[in-house]
Amino acid sequence: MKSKDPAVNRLINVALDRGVETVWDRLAAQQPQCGFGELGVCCRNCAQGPCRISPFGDGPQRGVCGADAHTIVARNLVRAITAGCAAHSGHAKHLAHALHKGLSGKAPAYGVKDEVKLRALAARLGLDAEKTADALARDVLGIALAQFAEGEGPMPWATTVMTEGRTQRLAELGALPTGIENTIAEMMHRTHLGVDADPVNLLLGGITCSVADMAGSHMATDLADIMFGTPEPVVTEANLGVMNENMVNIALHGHNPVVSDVLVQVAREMEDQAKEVGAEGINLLGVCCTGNEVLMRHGIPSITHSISQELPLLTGALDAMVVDYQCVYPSLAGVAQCCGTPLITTMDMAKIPGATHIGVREEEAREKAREIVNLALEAYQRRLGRPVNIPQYKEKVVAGFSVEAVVQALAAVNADDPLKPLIDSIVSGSIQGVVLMAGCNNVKVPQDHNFLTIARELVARDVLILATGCGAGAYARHGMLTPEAVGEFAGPGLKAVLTAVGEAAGLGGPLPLILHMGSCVDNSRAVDLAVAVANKLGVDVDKLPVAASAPEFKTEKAVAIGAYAVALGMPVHLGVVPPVLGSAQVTSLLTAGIKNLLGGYFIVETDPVESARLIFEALQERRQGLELPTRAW
Ligand code: BF8
Ligand code: SF4
Repeated sequence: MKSKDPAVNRLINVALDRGVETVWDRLAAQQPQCGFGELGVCCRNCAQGPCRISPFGDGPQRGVCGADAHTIVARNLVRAITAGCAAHSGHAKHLAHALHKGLSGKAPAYGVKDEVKLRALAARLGLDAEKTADALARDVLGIALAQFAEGEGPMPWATTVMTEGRTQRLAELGALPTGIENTIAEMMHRTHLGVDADPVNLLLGGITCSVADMAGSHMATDLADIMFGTPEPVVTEANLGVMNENMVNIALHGHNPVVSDVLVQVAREMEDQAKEVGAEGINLLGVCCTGNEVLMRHGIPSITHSISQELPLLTGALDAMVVDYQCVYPSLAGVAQCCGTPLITTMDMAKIPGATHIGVREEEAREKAREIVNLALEAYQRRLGRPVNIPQYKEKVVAGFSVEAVVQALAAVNADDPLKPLIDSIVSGSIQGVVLMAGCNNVKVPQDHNFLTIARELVARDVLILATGCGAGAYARHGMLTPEAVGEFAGPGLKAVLTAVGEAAGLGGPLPLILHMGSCVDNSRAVDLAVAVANKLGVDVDKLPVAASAPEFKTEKAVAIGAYAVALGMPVHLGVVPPVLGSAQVTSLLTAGIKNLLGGYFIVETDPVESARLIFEALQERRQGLELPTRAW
């Protein structure tokens, strides 16, 4: 089984019939994958290598320089965290530059859209709020850009979003970053040949870098909300059936809303041009996290996620796939060529051979967006009369649960103290705990299988689930982001709470079974919710019955997120084994030793039912610690 999604399976068969290679074929062609790489004991950090350590003790136990398995595994893991941090914070910096150009009049597509969010952020950063929005935004940007360089002390973008206790704990461990890019640089330095060889010290460096990743991710969320609006509940649809043969179908893929949000505005202005070429209109569609960004803010339906990103092209009904960066498979170019669909890259730093490149500079974002839509209009005209094959599967989706939206819904129950109903429910046991289901699909796992199984097991046991990234996409495509799913899957306690809040908030029924909080940088929203609850209870996050799971993770970004969730004190489940088993010392530190230092730790389990049980037990351990009523699995 390749996917749990029937629409995906339908198009995998189309690919087979047409001899189009997909990610599943390439995984098969890579078998057997390198066992040394899987264990993390391969090092290519200098030209005396590559070196590899024998996992069975029957071959070399040290690389040419003398690095052992523990050093090599730790270095490799820490480099993954560093790359993830670079990606998330690069995304944030890009937004900061766009806003900066917008405020200085150079890039009219960008400015302050959500002044309430801006003022809330300014207050969090301790800025004088008695200013115009633009002046305040300039001050915020000054602090934002300063986060990238080495500062005098810990970064405010990290310390202002954690509990005080957590800031202290990390400071004691020397794990509070003073800036994002100096931390990235330091970790690249430390993992160079002949620098840091101590696995414990390396992992602490990785934790520091993960905290920088959290700060960068948080900044990305903050700035995107200010520039494009803070999400509010929105009803839309997901899966390939949202494509419309008679419309100009444009897929938006990647991560950064800096291009896609402008495309949404421009496409709405170009409806008439679409009608002039005989289409019923323009149908924007989301893929991966760019898809999540435009879904959360504009209700743009999502078509597919992560490993199935090649397949929408095979419908023959896509008129352009527009990509920015991150998680965009280079294979798209070949499939797009095969299907006659333009693949358009938009970032000068992320080109793909075989794609059409339209570099979108912020100064001319709207003009470039028009150029892109025009290419799609031409492609639409070329495909008229050709057969299309759109799998008719789609599900309703209720999304848009920023923390602001969650608090607003809870305020309908208790206006004076919005968090109280949530906390009361956790205390009474109506809600056993809160779990963030995050991260990717990984082609090594049948798509969505772990996400679906774990969620079903947990919601039946009254666990509240938040979702982001491709995980949220999985739930969207399977109809689990709906109020209707509450009746089908939720345990009695969870059902009562979701219904009470939904009805009080005027939704005429429950909140959706799972709350979609946004893209992967928006894991920062889940952090905010956990920290707000912790602060209200006067404890740190490492005492709360909260956990995170990345049951089908693949990217370095996901490793960085998992590490910062541990740094904040959460148990973090991984459903794919990370490449660390080559060092018993590193493995035991990550799954046990680190718990004494941070309260958070990794749980590695590939069976989804057993994973759910382990996550549930972790919540129960926390409940017991708080002397709350506990429950057996
Ligand atoms: O940032 S979940 S496959 S798309 S890395 Fe990528 Fe993973 Fe999807 Fe979003 Ni997140
Ligand atoms: Fe080999 Fe050491 Fe060079 Fe790595 S850094 S490739 S272990 S010699």
